[in-house]
Amino acid sequence: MDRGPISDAEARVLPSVCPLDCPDRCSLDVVVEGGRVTAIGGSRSNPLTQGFICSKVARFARRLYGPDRVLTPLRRAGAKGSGKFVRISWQDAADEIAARLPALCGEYGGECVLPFYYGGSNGLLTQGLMDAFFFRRLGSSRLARTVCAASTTLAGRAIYGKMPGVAFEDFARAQFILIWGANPRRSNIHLIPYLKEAKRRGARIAVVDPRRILGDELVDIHLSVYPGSDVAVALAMIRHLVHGGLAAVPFLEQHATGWKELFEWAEGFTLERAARCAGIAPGEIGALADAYAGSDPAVVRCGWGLERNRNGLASVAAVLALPAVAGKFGKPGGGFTLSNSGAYRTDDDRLAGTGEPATRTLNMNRLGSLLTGEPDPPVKALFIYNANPAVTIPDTNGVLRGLQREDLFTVVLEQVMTDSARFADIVLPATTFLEHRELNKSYGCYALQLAGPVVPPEGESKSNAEIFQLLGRALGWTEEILGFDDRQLLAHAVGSVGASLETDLTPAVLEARKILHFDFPGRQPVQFGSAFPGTSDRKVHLWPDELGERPYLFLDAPEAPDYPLALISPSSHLTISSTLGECNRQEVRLEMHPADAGQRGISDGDAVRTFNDRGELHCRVRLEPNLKPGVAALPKGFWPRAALNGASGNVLVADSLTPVSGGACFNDARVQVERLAEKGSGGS
Ligand SMILES: Nc1nc2c(c(=O)[nH]1)N[C@H]1C(S)=C(S)[C@@H](COP(=O)(O)OP(=O)(O)OC[C@H]3O[C@@H](n4cnc5c(=O)[nH]c(N)nc54)[C@H](O)[C@@H]3O)O[C@H]1N2
Ligand SMILES: Nc1nc2c(c(=O)[nH]1)N[C@H]1C(S)=C(S)[C@@H](COP(=O)(O)OP(=O)(O)OC[C@H]3O[C@@H](n4cnc5c(=O)[nH]c(N)nc54)[C@H](O)[C@@H]3O)O[C@H]1N2
Ligand SMILES: [Mo]
Repeated sequence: MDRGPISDAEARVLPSVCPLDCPDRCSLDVVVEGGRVTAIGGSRSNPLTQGFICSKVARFARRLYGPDRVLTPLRRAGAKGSGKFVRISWQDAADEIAARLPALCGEYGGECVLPFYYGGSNGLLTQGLMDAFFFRRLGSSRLARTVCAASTTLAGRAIYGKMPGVAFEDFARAQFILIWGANPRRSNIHLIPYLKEAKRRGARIAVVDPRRILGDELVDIHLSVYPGSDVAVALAMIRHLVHGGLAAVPFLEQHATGWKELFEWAEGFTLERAARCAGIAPGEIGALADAYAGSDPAVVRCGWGLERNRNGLASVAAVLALPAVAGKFGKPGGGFTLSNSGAYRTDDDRLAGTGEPATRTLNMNRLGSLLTGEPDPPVKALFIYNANPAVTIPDTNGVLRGLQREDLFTVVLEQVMTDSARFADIVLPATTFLEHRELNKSYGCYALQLAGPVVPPEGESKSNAEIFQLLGRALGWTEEILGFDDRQLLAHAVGSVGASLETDLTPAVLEARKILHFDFPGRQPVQFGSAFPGTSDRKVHLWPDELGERPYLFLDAPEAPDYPLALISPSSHLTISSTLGECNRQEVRLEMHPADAGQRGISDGDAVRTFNDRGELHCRVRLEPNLKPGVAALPKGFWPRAALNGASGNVLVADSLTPVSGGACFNDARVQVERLAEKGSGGS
């Protein structure tokens, strides 16, 4: 597809690919009329998409042309956070940044600059390419990207060396599906047809989750566990299998290390002890273990919900150990699926490629502390792109205090005026995936997909890559890559992908085919058939050094007698993290079990104050009998304007970290809820 304005008056259907932070990586049909997007639907080029997409991306044009879109570079013209800006030219913006950075780096060293980026775009051209080059060349601090998947990635790498997982399509072949801390109906909708098909073929489905996430027509077994208790439950299952003679010892002897240490450690986790931790009956755990061990093929869908607490790393490790202990590998539809990104094996250094010496690495979950004093040298310049930390990072009040610092030079690259962008000194308008070229890998489906722009950029927006090239040139740098167009950048990025695809990976092949599949014999991987552990000895490491001295350590929740409710904040159908939150005008609701609400004299629709010693959130309540009593829920990523007091959900979350992996502990939040005195009706 050609770059540049596409302005036919006639309606045309153009191909694209959704790059948002979701495992499905849908292929899209975009209807363009008169140079504008008028409809977006799912296409069939990626077989997983099956012609349907989520309602969020179907309405992405509301973001593209919405009132919150940033259309030109802006300079701050009021107090930080006030959202007052004046329009400036790209030249002025680049000149100002190019004047500030050398001065700050001269005084404090390059490490005083912090790039802050995460899930906005999963593409290989808009992240980890020109931005990485820019910050390495500058000698800036590096970012530990731990807000999500820190524990799942570390556990998956340590135990299996990022072995590719069971393809979603192959879930249809399983006789038993164990969904653990994942909510496919919200976060991975293209798995649902395969769950239904498996069910039609007689499979049983089990869910381990503090919430009833799927209907009884799909789910046979539900363990309504207390958040953070998963490591105890999975270890008790392992102990039960060992004691019942159901552990696959011959498989373990041949293909695993560390299993004896694991079995010994699991001895401490009787069904009774685990059941007490999880708030369920001991028999439920034993029955789940028996049902799982007795079915073949059996697959575990391990999600990310179970990692978002102090036990996240140990829990993911224990759940991933199950298929090895029970000997579930070697057949289509048997094994596990977590992230499949390991199949791509991209070479980040080659992508960023300047060979600069390593600089310090700062943990993004502690942004508030990083900005309010901790590090030496201090952070004096912050570049935020592909992220919205004022909403998505723990300890919002700390983050906002940091962003308010007058001596912090903040540049935000954004598509829309987010709560983070409001704190910028300079806002730079970024294009969306419909306006730039992107190369998309995936952490779910097994395909590499190229998408070109389908409409010209709105306003003066530019892609991240173009923006960092522009800033590099403004700094007087002269490297060739700073002049690459998007085709040259694509060629550069392609050189860093070491995936084993069905055909040679070249820019020409990509341009012609748009989608390239992985070359596992028979197309989908079979764990221990055509996909093997990427560990040094090709074995499963069940007691790996990378997970610390006690990989399966269970930690009790911190005592919080004044805050008796556990607050979780999983994916909702309204946003992808906070992306598209600007299109969602509804008030946010706190979900509570009717029993918890009743005890507090709270009825459905009442306005409440949810609080702990870190902050408070005002919103209305929705009664939710599907939640475990003692657990309340907020949707992840709602914009503060959806709350009655303009607070983000993360005002209630501490910036504590999971041991070893440094992950965020969103679901360790503990709160109390009380009715707000009625002061008329707030909000819409
Ligand atoms: N619509 C939509 N889709 C998304 C996203 C989105 O925001 N919206 N986000 C994307 C991103 S960034 C990610 S990382 C993935 C994440 O997607 P998922 O893996 O589904 O993760 P979560 O949505 O965090 O939580 C999943 C489930 O875990 C449960 N849970 C919470 N705490 C615990 C616990 O301690 N133990 C157990 N067993 N369960 C627990 C929650 O009740 C929830 O049902 O989804 C991606 N897809
Ligand atoms: N309470 C609570 N908070 C959570 C979680 C939770 O479970 N509970 N989950 C966490 C998880 S799983 C994740 S992954 C994080 C995600 O947190 P973030 O990484 O902050 O992700 P988003 O909120 O989606 O914000 C991404 C931003 O990038 C912008 N963007 C998209 N594409 C581009 C581009 O090409 N260029 C530029 N410049 N900008 C772009 C979007 O407009 C959007 O504002 O949130 C975490 N926050
Ligand atoms: Mo995430």
